[in-house]
Amino acid sequence: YRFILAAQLAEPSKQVRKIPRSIHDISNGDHILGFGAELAEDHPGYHDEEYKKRRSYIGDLAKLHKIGEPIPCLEYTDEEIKIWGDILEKLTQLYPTHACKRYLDTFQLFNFVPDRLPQLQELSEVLMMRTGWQIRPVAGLLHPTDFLNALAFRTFHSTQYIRHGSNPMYTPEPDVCHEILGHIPLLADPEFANVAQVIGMASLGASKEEIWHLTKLYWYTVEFGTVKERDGVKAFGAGLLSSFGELEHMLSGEDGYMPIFEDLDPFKKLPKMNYKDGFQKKYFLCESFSDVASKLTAYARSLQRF
Ligand code: HBI
Ligand code: FE
Repeated sequence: YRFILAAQLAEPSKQVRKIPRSIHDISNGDHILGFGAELAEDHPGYHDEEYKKRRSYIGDLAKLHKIGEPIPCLEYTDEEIKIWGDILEKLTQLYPTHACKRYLDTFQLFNFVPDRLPQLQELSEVLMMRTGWQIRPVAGLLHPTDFLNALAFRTFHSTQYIRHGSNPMYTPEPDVCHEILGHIPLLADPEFANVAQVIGMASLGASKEEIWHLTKLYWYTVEFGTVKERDGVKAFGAGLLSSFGELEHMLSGEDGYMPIFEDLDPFKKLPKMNYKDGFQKKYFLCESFSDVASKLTAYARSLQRF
């Protein structure tokens, strides 16, 4: 834990909160943002009381979860399983041509099928065996500091509820489909697992401004990263891999906006993130996971975290 100590010593006045020394120091329930508690008016489930009840039931279970305990199994309804199945079937049409090789390899490990929504516990066990990562359930969007800090301890906070059925191909926030199809497969890849952990390590003891920059680095790699392969540009970001529309847009620009691809320089100011209105205008294109990891490590070292 040399890096934690170094972080603790670095510029105490700039620290926004106590630096966690292990995952036990990070709460998964104290700092839920976004739609965690109340759905906003523009959320597809805003007028659906049943949906909101289901959401808070699943969210409350997450808040009760303790590290080390198995993640509670959820009995998903037929309607929920149908949403998952539709998304899985749609996305698997694009993966062979749009997803990076490492994703195609790790995706296979999980044997996803349309008529069964996987349980976080079983996915967490696969990750633990492959890369030592674990999944921790969370009620919604977690404060960026907590979310990023947890990555340093190879812990991925995952939502367990599913998006609203009125628009299965869209969700304004992470849901279990985004986590399972976007994030979880690649966390079973040792090199990708390091990329995610380095961002987390850089976040320990980070100032607000640094957290914001790391949020952007996370966004342009873990969420929307692309990688050069022999037969062209491929997706590795979870925001891409869990969105049929954005995967198509990335390669074809058929919606009229051909995206721009650029090299990632973690030391440079990064563009504004596009959360809501449409797709990304710019993607960062990496040579390989080990190349991203070393660039991010250089940046993290410059912050003197480790
Ligand atoms: N919380 N549950 C959850 N899932 C995310 O993907 C997530 C988050 N909180 C913050 C966050 N992502 C990003 O905005 C970055 O700060 C990492
Ligand atoms: Fe995500």
